[in-house]
Parts: sequence; C-alpha cells; structure tokens
Amino acid sequence: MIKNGTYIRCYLGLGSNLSSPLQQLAAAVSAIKQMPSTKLASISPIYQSAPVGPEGQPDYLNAVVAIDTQFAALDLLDHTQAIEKEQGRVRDIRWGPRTLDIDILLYGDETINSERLIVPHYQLTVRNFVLLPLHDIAPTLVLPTGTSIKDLASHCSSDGINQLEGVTLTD
Ligand code: A4P
Ligand code: MG
Repeated sequence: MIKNGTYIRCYLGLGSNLSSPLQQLAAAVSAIKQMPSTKLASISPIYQSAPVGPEGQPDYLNAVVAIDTQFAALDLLDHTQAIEKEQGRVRDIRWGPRTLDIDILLYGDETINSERLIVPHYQLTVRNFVLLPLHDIAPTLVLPTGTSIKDLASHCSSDGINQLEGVTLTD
C-alpha cells in the first residue's frame, strides 16, 4: 500500500484468445472493479487483433482500462495475477494462447525494472492492440520517456486490428 492513501493512475492491458474472450474480458473488468483500494476510471473499446507470437492460435480480443489504485506496484501485480489465475490462466508457452492476460502498462509516471515487473510494459510502444485502446481513453498521455501516446498511436500499423462495433465492456 502507498503511504498517505494517494491514488496512482495506472493503465492495464487486457488480452484473451481462449474460452469466450469477450466473457473473459468482461469478467476481468468486473474483477478489477472489485479490487480493494482501487477505483476503475475508464474502459476502452474492444479490439480484435491478429496474434503476435506463435502461429495457429486464435485472434485476440484486447482492451485497456484505467484505474486509480492505492496499491504499490508489486501488490497490484499480485492482484492482477490472482485475477488471471482465477480465470483459468495456465502459463506454458511464451506469447501462447491464454484465457486472460493482464499487463501493467503504466504505473503513474514511474519506471520500474525489477525481477517481477518492468514498467512501462516492455512491448507497449510496438503493439497496436495496446497503443490504440490506450490512446482512446488517454489521448493526452505522455509516457515516462517523454513520448506522447498520440504520436505512437498515429504512427503504429493498423495491420490485423479492428475495433469491435456495437460491443462494449460496461462498468
Ligand atoms: N512482468 C514483467 N513486467 C510485467 C508487467 N508490466 N505486467 C512479468 C505484467 N507482468 C509483468 O508474464 C511473465 C512475467 O512477466 C510475469 O510473471 C510477471 O512477473 P506472463 O503473463 O506470465 O507471460 P506472457 O504474457 O506469455 O509473456 P510476456 O512476455 O509478458 O507476453 P506479453 O507481452 O504479455 O504478450 N497478440 C495479440 N494480438 N494480443 C495479445 O494480447 N499477448 C501476448 C502476450 C502475445 N501476443 C498477443 C497478445
Ligand atoms: Mg503478460
């Protein structure tokens, strides 16, 4: 827990390509909403995206949520990993198919390089399925490196990605 009860604005990336991905994302949002000492601030549109990593796995659904949390970064990771586990996540193949992946994309404006946690997420700037939904909910965001999300999102490829029309993750 952070001292003084301060809330830190964080962005979480959600991804699923197994066992009804839409329901997995909806269940993840509902679990995040119920996290103690944390307020859900906004939810992006949902994107369908071609898999990055081993071929032959289904397309992913991806979204990004903004939260305000009083948890220290590693405590937040404990909570997001518990939600992944609750939703049947099995860790075997790197970048392989998964029921639910929750990545801590940003934790305030902190840069973290520990054994368990690297923030900003190391693939944030190169993945359209992260940049586009992040830009949707935080268009004026600037990364700790000084790069703006607007710049990154406007230059990223639109290959293999589509925003799902008419389906949202309500809070
Ligand atoms: N870890 C370090 N930093 C972080 C962070 N910022 N957030 C550690 C979350 N975890 C972080 O993660 C392995 C370890 O990373 C964790 O134990 C944690 O201590 P993992 O979720 O078990 O493994 P992984 O997800 O298979 O590996 P990795 O490298 O984290 O993969 P990514 O970057 O999560 O990518 N294609 C599409 N279209 N959409 C996707 O969502 N996702 C992935 C997974 C691959 N291809 C995809 C998608
Ligand atoms: Mg991951």
